Amino acid sequence: MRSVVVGTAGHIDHGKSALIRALTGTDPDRLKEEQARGITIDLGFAHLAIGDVQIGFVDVPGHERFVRNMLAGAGGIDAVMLVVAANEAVKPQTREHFEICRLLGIPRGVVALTKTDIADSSMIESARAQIVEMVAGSFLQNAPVVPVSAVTGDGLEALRAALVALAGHGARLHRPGVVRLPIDRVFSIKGFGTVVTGTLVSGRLAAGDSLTVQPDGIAVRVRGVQVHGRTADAAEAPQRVAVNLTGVNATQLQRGMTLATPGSLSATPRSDVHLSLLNSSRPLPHGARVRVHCGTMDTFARLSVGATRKAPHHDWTVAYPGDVQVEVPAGGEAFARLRFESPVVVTRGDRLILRAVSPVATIGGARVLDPLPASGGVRRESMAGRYRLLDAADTGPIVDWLIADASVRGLDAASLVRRAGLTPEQARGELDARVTAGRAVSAGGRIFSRTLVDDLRAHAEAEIRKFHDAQPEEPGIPRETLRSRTGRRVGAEMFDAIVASLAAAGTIKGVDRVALATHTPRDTAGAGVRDRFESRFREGGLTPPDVALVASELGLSEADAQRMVRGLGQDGRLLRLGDLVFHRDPLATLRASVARLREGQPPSARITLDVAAFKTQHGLSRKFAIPLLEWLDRERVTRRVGDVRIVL
Ligand SMILES: Nc1nc2c(ncn2[C@@H]2O[C@H](COP(=O)(O)OP(=O)(O)OP(=O)(O)O)[C@@H](O)[C@H]2O)c(=O)[nH]1
Ligand SMILES: [Mg+2]
Repeated sequence: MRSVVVGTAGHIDHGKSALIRALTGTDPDRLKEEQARGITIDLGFAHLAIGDVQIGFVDVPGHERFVRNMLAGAGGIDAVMLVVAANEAVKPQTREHFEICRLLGIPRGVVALTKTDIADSSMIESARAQIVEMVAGSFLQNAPVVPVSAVTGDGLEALRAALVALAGHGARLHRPGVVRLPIDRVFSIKGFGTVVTGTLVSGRLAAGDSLTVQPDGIAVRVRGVQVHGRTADAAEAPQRVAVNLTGVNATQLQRGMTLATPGSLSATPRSDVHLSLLNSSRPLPHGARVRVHCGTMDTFARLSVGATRKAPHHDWTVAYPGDVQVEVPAGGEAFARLRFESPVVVTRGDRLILRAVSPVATIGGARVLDPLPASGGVRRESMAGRYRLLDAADTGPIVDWLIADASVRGLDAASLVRRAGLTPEQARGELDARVTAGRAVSAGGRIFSRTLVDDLRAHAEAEIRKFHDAQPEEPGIPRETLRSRTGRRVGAEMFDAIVASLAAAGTIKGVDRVALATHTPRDTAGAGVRDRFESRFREGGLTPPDVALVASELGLSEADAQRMVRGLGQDGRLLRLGDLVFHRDPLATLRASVARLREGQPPSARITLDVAAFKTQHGLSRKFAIPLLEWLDRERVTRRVGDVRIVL
């Protein structure tokens, strides 16, 4: 089966809806008000099956006041049927709708030169000439122009054949693996619940799928799918579909929202774009407020102009900060940032339509280059290069740039799907290829640029060296200190990966304290002082000397002595208990001797130790006895119960 979604386009009253009715038997004007007034106000839908071809029609209003609705319909179509009444030829909305289709990047279409029953051959030829002139050089340049009448049925066969030829090219916005359905209608049906309809522009939708509704991020489940009024197992882009959803109330949804694969599209407050203005537009100044249409939604945005050029293929002129006079010339182009007044759901490559706020008119279009740029200024020379890179069709350099841009945050495949407009498969492929080639590093499920990781490694190594220079007696830099000095925004996984790779390369050693492999703590006070310092505490046993006393004996400054205590403490040789410093050897002996009190006793025996007994037994004053007993408690050798201690 081949399918295509065709949208009508053309001036009011030129016979768009009449042609849809003549082709399909369905009146697309479903609203009472439309039937009463004889005009189309909102989108209408119909379908036609010819052989193995399924054509879904989106009929749009021609009235200039309803261009907003026209845009909601045109956003998702794959081909256009431009309808021109032979007796009136090209009129303002013929032109506007044609320009909109061109700016949306719609690749193909047919022109229906209708109402031939009330036009003579010279009128028909004149209308044809105007059409040929308008579409020259555009996507419709070689499109068939089919004379037809909805009243007599003349030419309908030829029109059907031309429409069939539009099918089978796939959906314009299709990205395999990514479901995308801009919602155009929402209603609830008794016994079914919430139903949304729209043009499935990408992916495959089936009952049971878990999706999100953007920009609100509402988690929903597909309960059922209908295609052209019939229940289907699945729908595949491009198709008009109705989707029965659970997990959401119809009142939470509205036209403009998008049903999508979770994580596949950005709901974004700003995007960087390549903007093109129509020749008919007035120049658009920096800071202008414009109306932006995207899919079935629209909002307002402020424009920041980064660079401009007079026309395609001219040179870019970068706008510098302070240059408030800059404007995009009529028929010109710009690299620009749009700051949306409400979040827009887009990915790279999406087309937006821009309309002036007043007087309301289509002024141009924009192609999304980066749906989610970091906030900040757009008028820097570096930005111009970035825009140019993003503007190129080649994804390779863009992926490289996004990895570099992600910096210490790293990039994952899901963000690449959202930001680069890739399919999930392409995104994983791009990242894996870079890791395999050694151009990127994977840590904690994210990808980092090789250059960044090399820089961070070198930086960490330099920090360790700096620490050794400043504190040569220390065995190494505490891991947390190193982490904070490696870079404020470096995450735990990234830091661990850096340390691990330095260790694997044999450059560093240590876990809690990290040192260069070549480092040995230096005895700053002279050879042997450190040993003598340690010996004094070992010899002091359970009644060690004051640090100040040992310092003066050995001719050390107070600060040097404290540093030595710290260094030996980190090695586990000395232990601070309150104000006192003990050596680990006498403490180990004490621990063993207390534990021995249990020896030869039944397990149920309660063996106690009081302060007085402890003091006499070890010949200690209170000054030493109390901190030692508290240490034994902490070490779970004893437990204090009231005034006595129980040997555990
Ligand atoms: N004689 C003649 N009249 C036609 C033909 N097609 C449409 N009409 C008439 O033209 C008028 C407008 O037709 P519609 O189909 O509603 O036009 P439309 O383009 O859908 O109009 P909007 O949706 O409001 O933009 C109606 O009165 C139709 O009966 C045709 O082929 N021949
Ligand atoms: Mg109509």
